[in-house]
Amino acid sequence: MTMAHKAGYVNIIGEPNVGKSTLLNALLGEQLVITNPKAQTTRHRILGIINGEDHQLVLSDTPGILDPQYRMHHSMMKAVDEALIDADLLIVLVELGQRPEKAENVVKRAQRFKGPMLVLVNKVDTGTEEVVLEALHAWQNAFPEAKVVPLSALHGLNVNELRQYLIDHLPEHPPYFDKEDLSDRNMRFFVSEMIREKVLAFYKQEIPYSTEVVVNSFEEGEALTKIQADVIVMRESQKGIIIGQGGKALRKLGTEARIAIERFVGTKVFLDLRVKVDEDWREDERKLKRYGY
Ligand SMILES: Nc1nc2c(ncn2[C@@H]2O[C@H](COP(=O)(O)OP(=O)(O)OP(=O)(O)O)[C@@H](O)[C@H]2O)c(=O)[nH]1
Ligand SMILES: [Mg+2]
Repeated sequence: MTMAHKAGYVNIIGEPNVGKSTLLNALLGEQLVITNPKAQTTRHRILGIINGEDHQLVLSDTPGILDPQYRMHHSMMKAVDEALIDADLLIVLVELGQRPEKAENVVKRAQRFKGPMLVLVNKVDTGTEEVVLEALHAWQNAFPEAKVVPLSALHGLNVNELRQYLIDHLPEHPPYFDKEDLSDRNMRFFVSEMIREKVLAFYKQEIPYSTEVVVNSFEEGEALTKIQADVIVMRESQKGIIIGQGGKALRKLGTEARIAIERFVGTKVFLDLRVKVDEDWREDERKLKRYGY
């Protein structure tokens, strides 16, 4: 007797900074995608895959939903809309304090989705029980058909229960990916993201939003991984800020990124970081395409 295999897509959408990437990592049980207190951390749709003998749960992280201000934003919103097309189940992630009537961007998109939906109210660790109950009520009213559940992705509240629920509700289907795969993205992508995470952490104002990171070479050895990557900014003045006085800022960026990458790849890393200007890359269709948008 053979057991039927279950597989499906569970896609997470929501406004910027509500904890989508934190939730993906919590469900996977590892730090796959980058998270940050600044909004607009995630720029792509990124899959995280949970494999079991008889199931494959394909989770999608997506960029936060916003009103596009430049071309890169349009590509980010395309990534969100694609996640609405292939979802077997849609997770609408909101945070405590958010109200349906003030979250038009996400509510409108979610209302277009016809399949089963979970509305998860995240960050319930930040409020009283009364505030949480009020929020659950408001979201249940906005989405009468959806299952509405409180959550703390950061502190693990309801995360194991959610993972089990998602696996239990997968449709019968053969696996979509190799059962060894953990993501649709390769090592180079995650390395570039780890460098970008440090840019988000160490630089202020426009800099993180003007920066792209490209890994040009990635040579994995037994004991040492050699990486050359470019930190790309939009203007000469931004290049100066990234480098800092006497190169101090860039050295810190390089060191901190290297340490994070070493943890990820499991070998010592030699990281050669160069800063380049690519004039207004964020606004240029051709350049965006080259950078994977
Ligand atoms: N207190 C609390 N903070 C959380 C929780 N989940 C996420 N956060 C924090 O919220 C911030 C944003 O988290 P992310 O996971 O980067 O949010 P995101 O929705 O992926 O953001 P974008 O990619 O920018 O759209 C980070 O500082 C997280 O640590 C939670 O359950 N409780
Ligand atoms: Mg994110």
